[in-house]
Amino acid sequence: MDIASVGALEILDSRGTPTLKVTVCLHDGTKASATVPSGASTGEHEAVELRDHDKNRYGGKGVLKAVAAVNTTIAARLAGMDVTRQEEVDRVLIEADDTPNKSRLGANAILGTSMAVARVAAMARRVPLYQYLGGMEAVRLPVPMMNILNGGKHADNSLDFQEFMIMPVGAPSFAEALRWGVETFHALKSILHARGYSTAVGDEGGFAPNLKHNREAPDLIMQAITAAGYQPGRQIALALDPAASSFYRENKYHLDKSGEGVKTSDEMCQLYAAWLDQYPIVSLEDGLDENDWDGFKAQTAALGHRVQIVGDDIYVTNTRFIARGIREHSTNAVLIKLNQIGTVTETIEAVRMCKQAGWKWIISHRSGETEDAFLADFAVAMGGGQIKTGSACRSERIAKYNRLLEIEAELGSAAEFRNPLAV
Ligand code: 2PG
Ligand code: MG
Repeated sequence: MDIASVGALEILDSRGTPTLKVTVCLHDGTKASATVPSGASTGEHEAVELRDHDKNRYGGKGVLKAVAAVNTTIAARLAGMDVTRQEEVDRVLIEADDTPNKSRLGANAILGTSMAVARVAAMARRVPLYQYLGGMEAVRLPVPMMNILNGGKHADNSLDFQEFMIMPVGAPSFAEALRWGVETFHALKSILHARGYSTAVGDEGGFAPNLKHNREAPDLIMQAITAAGYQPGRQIALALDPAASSFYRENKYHLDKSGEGVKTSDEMCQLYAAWLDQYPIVSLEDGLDENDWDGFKAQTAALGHRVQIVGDDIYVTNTRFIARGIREHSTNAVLIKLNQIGTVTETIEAVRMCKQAGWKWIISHRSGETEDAFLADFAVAMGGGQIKTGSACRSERIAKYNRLLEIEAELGSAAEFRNPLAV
């Protein structure tokens, strides 16, 4: 199971921005590829996505340098290594880069390789990827957090908050959860259309209408859930990712897109508390800025018993920051993104840290994605019961849902599905 070659190609992601496809071949001819996602509302401390900055190509966003890093340095280092030794391969990649944030070879070059190595190893072992990474106990399907209304940096509209999600927590299986979510998405489309709102979609496939104010988003979603025939809360709950770093400056939260004014950290907390009183919100991600550690701590003390408080930009899937969060009780859950940290092994370590702390974790896509469904297998492998992978349209989102349907069918009666937030 030795690596014969590693090669990369510059391809495009769902926003038409270049990314990498890395292919790993073994000596026996087995080969597999993986592609790399890319964020828009990125955390300050994320591992570095290496771009060419050559203004003559793709506005500077080409990734030929990262491709070259795979084809030269990485290929040379990995040649002859046993592909099933993921941790060792990832360590060699980290050492070859030798920077704290993977800025020399690029986290995109490193992650594409790390994912392709895992995938080809699973193929060589003749087991599905979720089982290769998660073992025989990897039988739990995640509840989808479906981002059906987009705002913030993901859409050119009047909403300050980036993601308004639905979670079909009361469904009996993944397939049913997906159906409930999709039916709600279609009901929302009809409601928006009837009110004269645009039904064009944002980066993650959620609708991106110019609503009159932020609250209109959950109001319309509640109506859509009911119109689709489901009970808000008991069957389908709400989740939010305001991605507050994107509207934070000079120690204040600026709700500029909606024109709802400027707020302090405390006032944001009060706003969320009022929303929790009015809507069946079960998860709140990045309600505050990534450097507002005191704010997060206060928010978790005030609301953590009522709702899952998720840290995304504040932790960037980095165990150094997650450890601080656990020490300081900053949140009670972590958003997990492979490309924020840059290798499969380090991502698994982040999940392990959450498990040990008794925290929850959510496996997440990026707003720039490809048709690669690695994330679906990864979510089942990591357990935890939650995945964030977009709305009910756009093939780069649907690819993950379709793969989860396949995994559930393959597991048959061994498949598990339950509400991860039930007490
Ligand atoms: C987020 C993500 C994914 P982006 O903030 O959670 O939904 O967005 O990939 O743009 O960082
Ligand atoms: Mg987020």
